Amino acid sequence: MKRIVSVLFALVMLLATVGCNSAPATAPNTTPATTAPATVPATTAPEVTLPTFGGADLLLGDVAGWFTAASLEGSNTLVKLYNILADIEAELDVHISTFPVSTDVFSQAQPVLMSGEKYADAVHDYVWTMGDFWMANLLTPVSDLPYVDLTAEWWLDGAMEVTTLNGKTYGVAGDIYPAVEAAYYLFFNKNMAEDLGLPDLYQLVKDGKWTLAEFEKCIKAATRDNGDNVWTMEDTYGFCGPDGTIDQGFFVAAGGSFFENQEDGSVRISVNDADNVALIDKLTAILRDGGYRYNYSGGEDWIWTVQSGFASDKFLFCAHSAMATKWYWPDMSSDFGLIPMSKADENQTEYYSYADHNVFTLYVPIHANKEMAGAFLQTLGKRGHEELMPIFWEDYEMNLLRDEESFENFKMLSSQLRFHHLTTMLGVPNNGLYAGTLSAFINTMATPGSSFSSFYEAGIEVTRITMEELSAYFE
Ligand SMILES: [Ca+2]
Repeated sequence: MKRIVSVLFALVMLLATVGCNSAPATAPNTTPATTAPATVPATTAPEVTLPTFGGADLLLGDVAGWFTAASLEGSNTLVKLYNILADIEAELDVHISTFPVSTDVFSQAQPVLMSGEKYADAVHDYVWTMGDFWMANLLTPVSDLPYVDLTAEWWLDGAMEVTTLNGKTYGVAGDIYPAVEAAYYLFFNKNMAEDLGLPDLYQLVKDGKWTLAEFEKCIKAATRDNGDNVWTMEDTYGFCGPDGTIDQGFFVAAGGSFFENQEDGSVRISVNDADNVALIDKLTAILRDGGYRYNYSGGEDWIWTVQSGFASDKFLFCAHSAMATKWYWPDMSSDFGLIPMSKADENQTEYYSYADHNVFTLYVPIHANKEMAGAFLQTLGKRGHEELMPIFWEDYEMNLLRDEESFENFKMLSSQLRFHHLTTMLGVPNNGLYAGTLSAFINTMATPGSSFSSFYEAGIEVTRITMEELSAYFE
């Protein structure tokens, strides 16, 4: 099989902000775990002997409060993470001080780092916040740290691939905050599917026949006007989801790639390859021009729309990260299921799930205590794998998803995530520009009838410039 490394970097800043930071804090009704296991289960990974640090302070920048007590309510996973941190303090004999960082962490950190002071021993933030540090040469490669075993099973290879340049890996993502949760899926309303007489979607997925053509048949069947010829929330639609990024999700799921890693380590623009262009055209026809999608009106609160529209049987499908099961639909009255975004066609051998810019990454700014940062990351990764993941999976299997088929799909896709690495490199200021343009490639929300070729040409040009700038940074 042709290996396609998706390094698509389209990032919609607005969505990143709204989608993550403003998400409702509604949490499932779960009882926090009370105790951490006293012993760590045996692992098959290579053992690394870690030092202790005599009670030294370890500074951890934490974007979303995942590691802090304030987040404990309602999430067994976060309770576990908190307990893991306490265990690490004991294991390494460190005192961990977490402090809040924002997605604008760079502007906070830069003056400190430029003055030669330590900012943090590690930062946990969205992957796209790495870029400014990277560009300013203010990161210590994780691959240069002692004690960190980057071959360990708890670090995601795909995520490391997109934070690696010239043989140095700058960020890790893995079982500490599972990327699978931030990846994209199709949720479908089972009651609507049944009423419409749709085929068994789970079976189509299992048979490898869940293709864009099948998806189009389903969304076409679901889209109904209530008779007034005006498309509003009074009608029903084939699908809905966050603007822009879900289109990229469909693109990646169907095997598309904006960039490809080359044998020699360089990155090639591949979006203008014939197969990608054909796929973009196909997606545009289905996702935009088909008229099966709920289009937000100006100023609309799309979070509310996604949440309420799917929950109240307005959309057959909603494309979203798995977090929607926590935030939006814990109490949805209609039943729902989780399936992959469609394959391009039956020739595509695997389903993919696009792990977007909201994947969390750990990175280490310069002036960190390298010994401590390395030991910390190693311990965190290992404990995350052994102690946190079982709870994470259990939560999805028992509480958040509604049936075993959904859970099987979720597990399957956890090993078929696709990352894209220019998000990592570009950083906040550049992202606004490049993301906007790249979104335009496949922003099927764009006005129907507008010139897709003009988006495409603009996108190619900006992509070319981006690549030139990046090469200049990393020569
Ligand atoms: Ca209507």
